Amino acid sequence: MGFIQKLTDSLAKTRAKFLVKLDALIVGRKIDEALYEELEELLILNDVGAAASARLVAQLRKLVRERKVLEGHQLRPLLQEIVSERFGKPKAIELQQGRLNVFLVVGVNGVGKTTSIGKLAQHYSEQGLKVMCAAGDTFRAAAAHQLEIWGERAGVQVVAHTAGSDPAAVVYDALHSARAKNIDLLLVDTAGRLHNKSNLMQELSKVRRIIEREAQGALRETLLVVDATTGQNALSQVKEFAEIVPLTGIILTKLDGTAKGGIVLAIQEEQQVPIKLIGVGEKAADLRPFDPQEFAAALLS
Ligand SMILES: Nc1nc2c(ncn2[C@@H]2O[C@H](COP(=O)(O)OP(=O)(O)OP(=O)(O)O)[C@@H](O)[C@H]2O)c(=O)[nH]1
Ligand SMILES: [Mg+2]
Repeated sequence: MGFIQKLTDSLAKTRAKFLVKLDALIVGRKIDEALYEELEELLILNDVGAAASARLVAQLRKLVRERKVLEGHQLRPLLQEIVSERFGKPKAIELQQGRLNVFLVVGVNGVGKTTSIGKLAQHYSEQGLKVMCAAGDTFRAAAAHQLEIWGERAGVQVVAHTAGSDPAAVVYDALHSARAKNIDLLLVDTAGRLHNKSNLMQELSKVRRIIEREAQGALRETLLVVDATTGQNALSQVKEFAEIVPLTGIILTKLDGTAKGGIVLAIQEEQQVPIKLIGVGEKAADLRPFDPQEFAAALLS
Protein backbone atom coordinates (compact mmCIF):
# COMPACT_ATOMS: atom_id res chain seq x y z
CA MET A 1 0.00 0.00 0.00
CA GLY A 2 1.37 3.42 -0.91
CA PHE A 3 1.90 5.96 1.82
CA ILE A 4 -0.74 8.38 0.52
CA GLN A 5 -3.29 5.58 0.74
CA LYS A 6 -2.03 4.68 4.21
CA LEU A 7 -2.22 8.33 5.23
CA THR A 8 -5.72 8.69 3.81
CA ASP A 9 -6.76 5.56 5.74
CA SER A 10 -5.16 6.96 8.89
CA LEU A 11 -7.10 10.13 8.48
CA ALA A 12 -10.33 8.19 7.94
CA LYS A 13 -11.83 9.36 11.23
CA THR A 14 -10.82 12.94 10.63
CA ARG A 15 -12.15 12.77 7.09
CA ALA A 16 -15.40 11.15 8.23
CA LYS A 17 -15.98 13.87 10.80
CA PHE A 18 -14.80 16.84 8.78
CA LEU A 19 -15.40 16.11 5.10
CA VAL A 20 -18.95 14.91 5.49
CA LYS A 21 -19.84 18.13 7.30
CA LEU A 22 -17.84 20.23 4.88
CA ASP A 23 -19.67 18.78 1.90
CA ALA A 24 -23.02 19.11 3.65
CA LEU A 25 -22.19 22.76 4.18
CA ILE A 26 -20.87 23.77 0.78
CA VAL A 27 -22.43 21.52 -1.84
CA GLY A 28 -25.38 23.08 -3.63
CA ARG A 29 -24.87 26.52 -2.12
CA LYS A 30 -23.76 29.81 -3.54
CA ILE A 31 -20.74 31.35 -1.88
CA ASP A 32 -21.78 34.19 0.39
CA GLU A 33 -20.89 35.80 3.70
CA ALA A 34 -22.94 33.30 5.73
CA LEU A 35 -21.14 30.41 4.09
CA TYR A 36 -17.73 31.79 5.02
CA GLU A 37 -18.83 32.23 8.60
CA GLU A 38 -20.20 28.70 8.84
CA LEU A 39 -17.05 27.34 7.24
CA GLU A 40 -14.86 29.12 9.75
CA GLU A 41 -16.95 27.66 12.55
CA LEU A 42 -16.63 24.19 11.07
CA LEU A 43 -12.85 24.51 10.93
CA ILE A 44 -12.71 25.63 14.54
CA LEU A 45 -14.90 22.70 15.60
CA ASN A 46 -12.47 20.40 13.82
CA ASP A 47 -9.41 21.37 15.86
CA VAL A 48 -7.98 23.82 13.39
CA GLY A 49 -8.07 26.54 16.05
CA ALA A 50 -9.58 30.01 15.91
CA ALA A 51 -6.62 31.98 14.57
CA ALA A 52 -5.69 29.43 11.93
CA SER A 53 -9.32 29.06 10.82
CA ALA A 54 -9.70 32.81 10.39
CA ARG A 55 -6.53 33.01 8.31
CA LEU A 56 -7.50 30.07 6.11
CA VAL A 57 -10.92 31.55 5.44
CA ALA A 58 -9.40 34.96 4.68
CA GLN A 59 -7.16 33.35 2.13
CA LEU A 60 -10.06 31.41 0.72
CA ARG A 61 -11.99 34.65 0.16
CA LYS A 62 -9.06 36.08 -1.72
CA LEU A 63 -8.72 33.03 -3.95
CA VAL A 64 -12.47 32.95 -4.58
CA ARG A 65 -12.34 36.57 -5.77
CA GLU A 66 -9.29 35.98 -7.96
CA ARG A 67 -10.69 32.86 -9.57
CA LYS A 68 -14.23 34.25 -9.78
CA VAL A 69 -15.61 31.16 -8.12
CA LEU A 70 -19.33 31.20 -7.27
CA GLU A 71 -20.36 27.70 -6.24
CA GLY A 72 -19.81 26.28 -2.78
CA HIS A 73 -18.64 22.88 -4.00
CA GLN A 74 -15.66 24.56 -5.65
CA LEU A 75 -14.29 25.52 -2.25
CA ARG A 76 -12.91 22.13 -1.36
CA PRO A 77 -10.14 22.01 -3.99
CA LEU A 78 -9.34 25.65 -3.19
CA LEU A 79 -8.98 24.78 0.46
CA GLN A 80 -6.66 21.92 -0.44
CA GLU A 81 -4.59 24.28 -2.55
CA ILE A 82 -4.34 26.78 0.29
CA VAL A 83 -3.40 24.18 2.86
CA SER A 84 -0.63 22.69 0.74
CA GLU A 85 0.67 26.09 -0.30
CA ARG A 86 0.70 27.69 3.12
CA PHE A 87 2.70 24.82 4.54
CA GLY A 88 5.35 25.00 1.88
CA LYS A 89 7.95 22.32 1.31
CA PRO A 90 8.52 19.40 3.68
CA LYS A 91 11.05 20.24 6.39
CA ALA A 92 13.22 17.17 6.10
CA ILE A 93 15.59 15.94 8.78
CA GLU A 94 19.13 15.97 7.48
CA LEU A 95 22.13 14.34 9.09
CA GLN A 96 25.70 15.57 8.97
CA GLN A 97 27.87 12.99 7.26
CA GLY A 98 30.91 11.51 8.94
CA ARG A 99 30.25 12.84 12.42
CA LEU A 100 28.03 12.34 15.44
CA ASN A 101 24.45 13.60 15.17
CA VAL A 102 22.25 13.79 18.25
CA PHE A 103 18.46 13.90 18.39
CA LEU A 104 16.93 14.89 21.71
CA VAL A 105 13.33 13.69 22.00
CA VAL A 106 11.02 15.40 24.48
CA GLY A 107 7.32 15.56 25.31
CA VAL A 108 4.73 14.88 28.00
CA ASN A 109 4.06 11.33 29.11
CA GLY A 110 2.51 8.74 26.86
CA VAL A 111 2.73 10.72 23.62
CA GLY A 112 5.02 8.21 21.89
CA LYS A 113 8.58 9.38 22.56
CA THR A 114 10.10 5.96 23.17
CA THR A 115 8.16 4.35 20.33
CA SER A 116 9.22 7.09 17.92
CA ILE A 117 12.86 6.67 18.95
CA GLY A 118 12.56 2.94 18.36
CA LYS A 119 11.13 3.58 14.92
CA LEU A 120 13.86 6.09 14.09
CA ALA A 121 16.55 3.70 15.33
CA GLN A 122 15.24 0.99 13.06
CA HIS A 123 14.87 3.32 10.09
CA TYR A 124 18.36 4.77 10.27
CA SER A 125 20.10 1.49 11.02
CA GLU A 126 18.36 -0.05 8.02
CA GLN A 127 19.90 2.79 6.02
CA GLY A 128 23.32 1.59 7.14
CA LEU A 129 24.01 4.20 9.81
CA LYS A 130 25.52 3.34 13.18
CA VAL A 131 22.81 4.22 15.66
CA MET A 132 22.78 4.30 19.47
CA CYS A 133 20.04 5.14 21.96
CA ALA A 134 20.34 6.76 25.38
CA ALA A 135 17.67 5.80 27.92
CA GLY A 136 17.32 9.26 29.42
CA ASP A 137 13.99 8.36 30.99
CA THR A 138 15.27 7.10 34.33
CA PHE A 139 12.06 8.10 36.07
CA ARG A 140 10.03 5.09 35.02
CA ALA A 141 11.63 1.70 35.75
CA ALA A 142 10.19 0.08 32.62
CA ALA A 143 11.29 2.87 30.28
CA ALA A 144 14.82 1.61 29.61
CA HIS A 145 13.51 -1.89 29.07
CA GLN A 146 11.00 -0.66 26.51
CA LEU A 147 13.81 1.06 24.63
CA GLU A 148 15.99 -2.06 24.86
CA ILE A 149 13.29 -4.12 23.16
CA TRP A 150 13.29 -1.69 20.23
CA GLY A 151 17.09 -1.65 20.31
CA GLU A 152 17.32 -5.42 20.06
CA ARG A 153 14.89 -5.48 17.19
CA ALA A 154 16.88 -2.85 15.33
CA GLY A 155 20.30 -4.19 16.34
CA VAL A 156 21.07 -0.92 18.08
CA GLN A 157 22.94 -0.46 21.36
CA VAL A 158 21.03 1.20 24.20
CA VAL A 159 22.92 3.00 26.96
CA ALA A 160 20.97 2.79 30.21
CA HIS A 161 21.56 3.27 33.93
CA THR A 162 19.44 2.01 36.80
CA ALA A 163 16.05 3.62 37.43
CA GLY A 164 16.23 6.79 39.48
CA SER A 165 19.72 7.75 38.36
CA ASP A 166 20.55 11.12 36.83
CA PRO A 167 19.48 11.30 33.17
CA ALA A 168 22.27 13.78 32.48
CA ALA A 169 24.76 11.09 33.55
CA VAL A 170 23.18 8.59 31.14
CA VAL A 171 23.48 11.08 28.33
CA TYR A 172 27.06 11.92 29.30
CA ASP A 173 28.03 8.24 29.15
CA ALA A 174 26.16 7.71 25.90
CA LEU A 175 27.90 10.67 24.26
CA HIS A 176 31.34 9.34 25.19
CA SER A 177 30.50 5.81 24.14
CA ALA A 178 29.05 7.11 20.85
CA ARG A 179 32.27 9.00 20.14
CA ALA A 180 34.45 5.97 20.93
CA LYS A 181 32.36 3.80 18.62
CA ASN A 182 32.04 6.27 15.76
CA ILE A 183 28.29 6.37 16.04
CA ASP A 184 26.48 8.40 13.37
CA LEU A 185 23.27 9.01 15.29
CA LEU A 186 22.53 9.08 19.00
CA LEU A 187 18.83 9.16 19.92
CA VAL A 188 18.15 10.49 23.41
CA ASP A 189 14.93 9.46 25.13
CA THR A 190 13.64 11.55 28.03
CA ALA A 191 11.06 11.22 30.78
CA GLY A 192 7.57 12.53 30.14
CA ARG A 193 6.61 12.72 33.74
CA LEU A 194 8.26 13.85 36.95
CA HIS A 195 6.70 14.71 40.27
CA ASN A 196 6.40 18.29 39.13
CA LYS A 197 6.70 20.19 35.92
CA SER A 198 9.48 22.54 36.90
CA ASN A 199 11.58 19.47 37.76
CA LEU A 200 10.97 17.96 34.37
CA MET A 201 11.85 21.18 32.64
CA GLN A 202 15.04 21.63 34.68
CA GLU A 203 16.06 18.10 33.82
CA LEU A 204 15.54 18.73 30.14
CA SER A 205 17.59 21.87 30.01
CA LYS A 206 20.36 20.11 31.94
CA VAL A 207 20.39 17.23 29.44
CA ARG A 208 20.51 19.70 26.62
CA ARG A 209 23.42 21.59 28.20
CA ILE A 210 25.38 18.35 28.59
CA ILE A 211 24.93 17.55 24.91
CA GLU A 212 26.01 21.06 23.87
CA ARG A 213 29.02 20.92 26.17
CA GLU A 214 30.21 17.37 25.43
CA ALA A 215 29.44 17.24 21.73
CA GLN A 216 29.48 20.73 20.29
CA GLY A 217 27.50 21.07 17.09
CA ALA A 218 26.23 17.49 17.31
CA LEU A 219 22.69 18.34 18.46
CA ARG A 220 20.90 18.23 15.11
CA GLU A 221 17.34 17.99 16.28
CA THR A 222 15.34 18.65 19.42
CA LEU A 223 12.06 17.00 18.58
CA LEU A 224 8.88 17.51 20.56
CA VAL A 225 6.53 14.56 20.38
CA VAL A 226 2.87 15.53 20.41
CA ASP A 227 -0.10 13.18 20.45
CA ALA A 228 -2.64 14.16 17.79
CA THR A 229 -5.50 12.80 19.87
CA THR A 230 -5.01 15.59 22.44
CA GLY A 231 -6.33 18.19 19.99
CA GLN A 232 -5.88 21.82 20.96
CA ASN A 233 -3.88 20.92 24.07
CA ALA A 234 -1.04 20.10 21.69
CA LEU A 235 -0.60 23.82 21.04
CA SER A 236 0.09 24.64 24.67
CA GLN A 237 2.56 21.76 24.87
CA VAL A 238 4.51 23.20 21.96
CA LYS A 239 4.57 26.59 23.66
CA GLU A 240 5.63 25.29 27.05
CA PHE A 241 8.43 23.07 25.80
CA ALA A 242 9.71 25.70 23.39
CA GLU A 243 10.31 27.96 26.37
CA ILE A 244 12.64 25.40 27.95
CA VAL A 245 14.48 23.86 25.01
CA PRO A 246 14.73 25.38 21.55
CA LEU A 247 12.72 22.98 19.39
CA THR A 248 13.69 22.17 15.81
CA GLY A 249 10.67 20.08 14.94
CA ILE A 250 7.57 18.23 15.98
CA ILE A 251 6.75 14.55 15.74
CA LEU A 252 2.96 14.29 15.60
CA THR A 253 1.95 10.77 16.63
CA LYS A 254 -1.27 8.77 16.60
CA LEU A 255 -2.80 10.49 13.60
CA ASP A 256 -4.33 7.09 12.96
CA GLY A 257 -7.28 6.56 15.22
CA THR A 258 -8.11 10.21 15.86
CA ALA A 259 -10.75 12.48 14.41
CA LYS A 260 -8.60 15.44 15.44
CA GLY A 261 -6.31 15.54 12.40
CA GLY A 262 -7.27 19.19 11.98
CA ILE A 263 -4.69 19.88 14.69
CA VAL A 264 -2.04 19.59 11.99
CA LEU A 265 -3.35 22.81 10.45
CA ALA A 266 -3.45 24.55 13.83
CA ILE A 267 0.14 23.60 14.65
CA GLN A 268 1.46 24.55 11.25
CA GLU A 269 -0.36 27.88 11.29
CA GLU A 270 0.20 28.97 14.86
CA GLN A 271 3.60 27.62 15.76
CA GLN A 272 7.03 28.48 14.48
CA VAL A 273 8.10 24.87 14.90
CA PRO A 274 7.51 22.69 11.82
CA ILE A 275 6.00 19.24 11.94
CA LYS A 276 8.79 17.02 10.63
CA LEU A 277 7.48 13.52 11.21
CA ILE A 278 4.06 11.97 11.64
CA GLY A 279 3.11 8.70 13.28
CA VAL A 280 0.29 6.76 11.70
CA GLY A 281 0.58 3.45 13.55
CA GLU A 282 2.67 1.37 15.90
CA LYS A 283 5.03 -0.29 13.42
CA ALA A 284 8.47 1.04 12.53
CA ALA A 285 7.36 1.95 9.01
CA ASP A 286 4.49 4.01 10.41
CA LEU A 287 6.68 6.97 11.28
CA ARG A 288 7.06 9.08 8.15
CA PRO A 289 8.32 12.47 7.05
CA PHE A 290 5.52 15.02 7.06
CA ASP A 291 4.75 16.19 3.55
CA PRO A 292 2.24 19.08 3.48
CA GLN A 293 1.12 18.32 -0.09
CA GLU A 294 0.52 14.69 0.74
CA PHE A 295 -1.29 15.67 3.89
CA ALA A 296 -3.55 18.20 2.17
CA ALA A 297 -4.42 15.61 -0.47
CA ALA A 298 -5.08 12.90 2.10
CA LEU A 299 -7.26 15.25 4.15
CA LEU A 300 -9.22 17.07 1.47
CA SER A 301 -9.20 15.26 -1.85
N1 LIG B 1 -1.69 4.13 17.01
C1 LIG B 1 -0.51 4.68 17.31
N2 LIG B 1 0.05 4.43 18.48
C2 LIG B 1 1.22 5.00 18.78
C3 LIG B 1 1.90 5.86 17.88
N3 LIG B 1 3.04 6.28 18.47
C4 LIG B 1 3.07 5.70 19.70
N4 LIG B 1 1.98 4.92 19.89
C5 LIG B 1 1.62 4.16 21.10
O1 LIG B 1 1.48 5.04 22.21
C6 LIG B 1 1.80 4.39 23.42
C7 LIG B 1 2.77 5.23 24.23
O2 LIG B 1 4.00 5.29 23.53
P1 LIG B 1 5.40 5.50 24.26
O3 LIG B 1 6.40 5.49 23.19
O4 LIG B 1 5.57 4.57 25.39
O5 LIG B 1 5.19 6.97 24.83
P2 LIG B 1 6.21 7.83 25.68
O6 LIG B 1 6.07 9.24 25.28
O7 LIG B 1 7.58 7.25 25.60
O8 LIG B 1 5.60 7.62 27.15
P3 LIG B 1 6.33 7.88 28.56
O9 LIG B 1 7.68 7.28 28.47
O10 LIG B 1 5.44 7.20 29.55
O11 LIG B 1 6.37 9.34 28.76
C8 LIG B 1 2.36 3.03 23.01
O12 LIG B 1 1.37 2.06 23.20
C9 LIG B 1 2.67 3.18 21.54
O13 LIG B 1 2.60 1.98 20.83
C10 LIG B 1 1.26 6.13 16.60
O14 LIG B 1 1.74 6.88 15.74
N5 LIG B 1 0.07 5.51 16.39
MG1 LIG C 1 8.89 6.63 27.05
